[in-house]
Amino acid sequence: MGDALPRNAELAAQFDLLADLMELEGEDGFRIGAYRRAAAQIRETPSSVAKLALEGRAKELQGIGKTIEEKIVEVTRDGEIHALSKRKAVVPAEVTSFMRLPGLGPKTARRLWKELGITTVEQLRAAAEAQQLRTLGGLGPKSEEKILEALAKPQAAEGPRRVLLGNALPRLRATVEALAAHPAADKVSIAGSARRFRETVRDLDVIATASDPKALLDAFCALPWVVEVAAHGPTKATVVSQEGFRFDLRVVPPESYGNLLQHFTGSKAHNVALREAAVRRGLSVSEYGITEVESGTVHTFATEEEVYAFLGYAWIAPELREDLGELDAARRGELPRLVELADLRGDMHTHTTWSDGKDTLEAMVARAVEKGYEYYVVSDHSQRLRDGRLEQQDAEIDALSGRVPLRILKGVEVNIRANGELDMSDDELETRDWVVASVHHGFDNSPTERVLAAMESPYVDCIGHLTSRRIGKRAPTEIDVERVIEKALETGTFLEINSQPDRLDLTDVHARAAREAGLKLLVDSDGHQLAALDYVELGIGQARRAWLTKDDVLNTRTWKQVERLRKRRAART
Ligand code: DGT
Ligand code: CA
Ligand code: CA
Ligand code: ZN
Repeated sequence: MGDALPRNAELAAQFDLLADLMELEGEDGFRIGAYRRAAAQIRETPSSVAKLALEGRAKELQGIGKTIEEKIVEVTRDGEIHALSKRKAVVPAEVTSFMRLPGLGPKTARRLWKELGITTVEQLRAAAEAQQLRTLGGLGPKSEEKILEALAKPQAAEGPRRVLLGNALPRLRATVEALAAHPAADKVSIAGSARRFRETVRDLDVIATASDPKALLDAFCALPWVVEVAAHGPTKATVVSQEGFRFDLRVVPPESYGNLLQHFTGSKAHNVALREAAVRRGLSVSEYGITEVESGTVHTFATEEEVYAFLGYAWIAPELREDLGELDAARRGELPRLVELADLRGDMHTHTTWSDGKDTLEAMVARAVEKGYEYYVVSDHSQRLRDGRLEQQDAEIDALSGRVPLRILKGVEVNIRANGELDMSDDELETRDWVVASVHHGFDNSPTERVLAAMESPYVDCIGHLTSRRIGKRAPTEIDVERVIEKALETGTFLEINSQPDRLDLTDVHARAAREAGLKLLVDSDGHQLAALDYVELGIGQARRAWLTKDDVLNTRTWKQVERLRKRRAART
């Protein structure tokens, strides 16, 4: 694996940093966007982009032109994009880290640097403590507080890099499939945080049983997408994939497969609680078996069900294993019957090329049919449906409707303006079968009041991606989720779990609070391209982490049932 070519993750990080530094230096314009799009494309490309660039073929990728390809070649030759090296020499290194603090983007980082002369994290802390940041327009006491809080956390700027589960899952599945197909393999399973469907994962854990562990571990280290073998022993190995994902494989004896799968699925908190409860009953639980402390008898189990049953619990779905009440519920036989992917009957938030989607209405609907949906809401962005385009889209939907075995619903995703108004007239909203209202700008500008106001509209059926967070990029707004849930119940508005890998918004915690308050939620893809319709798998994972049952998810119902449950509009009753 002596492949010296830079990995896609490294290339993408350089383009993102270049874009950030340009913004920090006060530039704007299309090049910044182009670099960010290139970074995203590079990250998503399954093969080595550096290799493609050297062959002159990176240009064939969407969003990558000649200039960007040349920059990739610079990285392969000199280790860094030349423009990036130049800019790094100008911007103080620590100023770059300001951008990663909550509420601070490149623009504010620039002003701290240029207007207040702050160039180090220490100076930033001192200025926040001395309440000097509020002298900058746009920053207030709250920002100072947030910055101090973030700086107080260890690893504020650097932290171990977690990756989005949605980005890593395809590669994880391919790995499991390749291992399962190996002649030496017996059982192969995902474990760890990925099996629990956490939104981000530090590394990807796989456990297996094998007739020949060494052969399986060797095959694992030689998978085509492996670029680095970090560790390789007789029972486990750690490798890094082309995208920079870290994989752990453990090959374990078949007789204790259940014990090991249970152990390596975690979470650590769940395991600790499980062990403590066992100790009180004279049992010692380890990854290899359960020991009766008094007699020393060891029990090993081939399945997880047997492990939990021996300890007096019903089997607990991995998504619930966070020590948040699941052990008590499992002991009492009161675990919820969790919603499943197959329960979804429709997707109620999707896009097409009529707004910023990448695939056509017809193609998206065809994929929805393949997915077995009964209904499908087309909800393009309102600002792209002005000047007669809404009616044109409706005509296209009407023409398509007769030809597909699925009900296409005419929806819209309407913006919630800074003053809480919607950016589409009531007359137009009235023509919609389903209305999603979302905040898309001015995120920190009274988000609670704006969303509450939108829910008062008789036409708004659902609020999209409530907190506007982008995992790893934008912190959630300080929206009062409790008040929003109350208002949702009061007005008959629904909330969604948006399944985009970097949104997953509502979070598991918020979704669970909504369920406990009695609110039904939707699991939507917010898909902007064909493959993105599959993201509902992540949303369902999040729903399960929130203890949601089929009944708690609105779009497990038929469209008729949905119609009966949603709010009444004067024109529709
Ligand atoms: P991650 O990788 O940070 O996204 O999260 P996990 O949960 O995959 O954590 P990881 O990869 O460090 O370990 C996999 C599982 O192994 C973890 O979920 C539970 C188990 N485990 C790891 N460390 C400990 C520990 O110190 N005590 C116990 N009881 N279990 C542990
Ligand atoms: Ca892990
Ligand atoms: Ca691990
Ligand atoms: Zn959307």
